[in-house]
Amino acid sequence: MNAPAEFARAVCPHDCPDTCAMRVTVENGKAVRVTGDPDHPPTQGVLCTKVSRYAERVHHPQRLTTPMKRVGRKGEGRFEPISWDEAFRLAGERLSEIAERAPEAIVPYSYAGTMGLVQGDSIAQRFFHKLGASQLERTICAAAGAAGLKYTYGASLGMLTEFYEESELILIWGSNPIASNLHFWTRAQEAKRRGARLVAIDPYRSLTAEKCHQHIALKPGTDAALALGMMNVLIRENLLDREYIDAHTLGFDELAGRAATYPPARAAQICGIEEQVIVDLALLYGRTRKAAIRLNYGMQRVRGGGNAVRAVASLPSLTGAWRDRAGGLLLSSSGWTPANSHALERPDLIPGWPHKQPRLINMNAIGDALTHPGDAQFGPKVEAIVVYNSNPVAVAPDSEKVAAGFARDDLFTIVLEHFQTDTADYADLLLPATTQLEHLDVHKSYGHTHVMVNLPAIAPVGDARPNTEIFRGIARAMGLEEPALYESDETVAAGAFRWDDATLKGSDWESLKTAGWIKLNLPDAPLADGAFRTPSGKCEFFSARLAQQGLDPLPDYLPPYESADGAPELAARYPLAMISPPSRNFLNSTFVNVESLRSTEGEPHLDIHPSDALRRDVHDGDLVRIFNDRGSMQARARVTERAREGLVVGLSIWWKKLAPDGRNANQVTSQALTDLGGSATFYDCLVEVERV
Ligand SMILES: Nc1nc2c(c(=O)[nH]1)N[C@H]1C(S)=C(S)[C@@H](COP(=O)(O)OP(=O)(O)OC[C@H]3O[C@@H](n4cnc5c(=O)[nH]c(N)nc54)[C@H](O)[C@@H]3O)O[C@H]1N2
Ligand SMILES: Nc1nc2c(c(=O)[nH]1)N[C@H]1C(S)=C(S)[C@@H](COP(=O)(O)OP(=O)(O)OC[C@H]3O[C@@H](n4cnc5c(=O)[nH]c(N)nc54)[C@H](O)[C@@H]3O)O[C@H]1N2
Ligand code: SF4
Ligand SMILES: [Mo]
Repeated sequence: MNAPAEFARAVCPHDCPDTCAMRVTVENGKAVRVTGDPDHPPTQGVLCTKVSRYAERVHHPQRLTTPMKRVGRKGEGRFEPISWDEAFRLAGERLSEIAERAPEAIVPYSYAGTMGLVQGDSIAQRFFHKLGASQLERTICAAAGAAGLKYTYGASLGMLTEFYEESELILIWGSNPIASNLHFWTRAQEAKRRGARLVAIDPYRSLTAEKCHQHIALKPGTDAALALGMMNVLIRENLLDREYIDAHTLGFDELAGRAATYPPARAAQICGIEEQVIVDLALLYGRTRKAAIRLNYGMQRVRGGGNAVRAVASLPSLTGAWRDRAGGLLLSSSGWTPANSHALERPDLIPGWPHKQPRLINMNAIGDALTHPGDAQFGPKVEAIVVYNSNPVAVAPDSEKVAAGFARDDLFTIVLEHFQTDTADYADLLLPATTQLEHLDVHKSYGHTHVMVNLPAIAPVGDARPNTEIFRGIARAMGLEEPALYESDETVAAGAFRWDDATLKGSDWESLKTAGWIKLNLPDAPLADGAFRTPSGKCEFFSARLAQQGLDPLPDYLPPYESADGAPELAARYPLAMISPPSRNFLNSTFVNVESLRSTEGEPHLDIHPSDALRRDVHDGDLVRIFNDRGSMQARARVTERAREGLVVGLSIWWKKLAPDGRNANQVTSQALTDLGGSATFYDCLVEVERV
């Protein structure tokens, strides 16, 4: 007989702007179903397809349930079970030995497998800070955009997502919300029903682009030129809000000077689109009162990503679109949340802090870092890497180098995981971590403005432990005495937010636990009266901070590293631009091993324009090889006009070992970094394609 069903409250942990509230049905100690919480306004009772399968993932027969140590060769993926005591002893011995000699030879590697502040950014960071280990620059996704916003608005601020449904025009820019921001798409559809016009700006006819009224298929990496061309028209036609500009912005004259160098004809030539398209878009944008932009990260994964965000982010301040709650721009709302990162991460535990900072390793260059012999400039050779909340062998660029680094026999690798991923295959110690349904956490969101709590719904599966508990265990085995390393998850969670901030007035940890979520107190149109967080308090078209660093103080178009403009010789050898944005049924590389979702995606595909296919004698359904100097992968060709001419699209991110040729798109992507923020340049990548 089944025990009576009960609901537990949880939060979707994934790297997605929607941060949904979930209800978990538990029967006999097992999670049998997760559904969207109908009471949580941003979630509206709906989860995406992949997270609807979360219970399948949690109780998957291949969940890691016991600590293991490697018995085979690196990468072979052969392990034998050991006890937690043994695992902590082995980890502690090796890390202590390295830490005494060269703490910076230890490198943490993590990203947003969970967005939870407790299982993501707390005990683990404290642990590495205490050791004086290298610090990881967590830049694989959004750093160019974050820097663009910081230099323009002062922080990751934007309009509130709920008011897009009142907008009259929505530019969906570098964003594919049907796949990656579903609850925004619901708002956009509501706006459409009320008469709004939706325009997609995307080199690829994505699931979203095909459902908009208009799709502007520009060349990848040319968004800054489009925005500057629009400004040129807005200024020429005087579609400006002079009062807003005078009161709340800095550097209008200088920006106008820059925009003057981008007449629409020039911008159109750079973007590979018609001049009239830019003129019409600018006129429509400038003449619509409730004009909103949903900017997203797809447009900043190129050399000029930071400048492109600065250029686009300047538009609503020129037209004063911020004055209406249904106008403005949203890239990330995370800056509204008063998270207490100092309390969570405790940088003051770093030996010699604040005068001494351990070496920084940019996670996008992990391939170079792991294969570096060490020298005076780089510092010590990397001897140990501890991976949690991430799957770098699948997701990091220039994967041949990354895999070569992880394959080093003299590298000590610890991986905390739910599953035996591509990265886990290289572990010396593979440690089973709990999922969101098994541990406590708190969340902020980068797509809405609620803070949320996730309470454990079920006991840990097998012998899995929360990340926090695993790091405490290693710290204990190393004899570390710092009390901050042993704080309970609940104490960490309670300190995660600055409760005295005006946006959280009247709430505290206990009330969050009871309510499940708290909506931040913010005005409906939070930037209507300026209140930017830059040094000047204004929207900084002109950034003195950039000038001080010897950088261009104004936004500009920077040609992609890998493009006919940026590297003509390379473009002659590798004429096709490749992008590899997320597929709908995976979340980065998460869920690729959930059979029901993988079978929906089928196999790795490459979308290629008919004229590019014809030139290569490639037919729909052919197996093709995609290659450049960094590596190659195979995929099944889909000959389609979804990809503009000169562009190929391979939706990602496949587990290598679940792809027919054991490879994925990161075989060809590069470690080069963006102009601002040191972000990854996954969509700045030239390749050639041939039939296998
Ligand atoms: N289903 C699903 N949802 C996800 C994810 C997932 O893997 N799967 N990943 C999550 C994560 S980590 C993130 S960061 C977000 C990513 O989601 P988004 O922020 O939306 O970014 P991308 O999906 O990378 O790209 C969005 C669109 O930008 C387009 N694009 C590529 N290059 C350019 C360009 O140069 N200019 C312009 N204008 N457009 C360009 C792509 O073709 C794509 O359709 O989604 C999150 N949500
Ligand atoms: N070619 C290409 N590459 C890309 C991108 C692209 O568009 N194209 N997108 C990039 C972007 S935007 C991002 S954000 C990165 C994402 O890269 P990652 O952050 O590495 O994301 P995932 O691939 O989802 O891997 C997260 C892993 O964390 C594990 N995990 C989840 N929760 C926990 C937990 O509580 N504890 C532990 N120990 N583990 C946990 C999951 O099982 C999963 O294997 O990939 C980047 N790589
Ligand atoms: S991945 Fe995004 S849309 Fe899907 S359940 Fe999680 S937060 Fe919601
Ligand atoms: Mo991301």
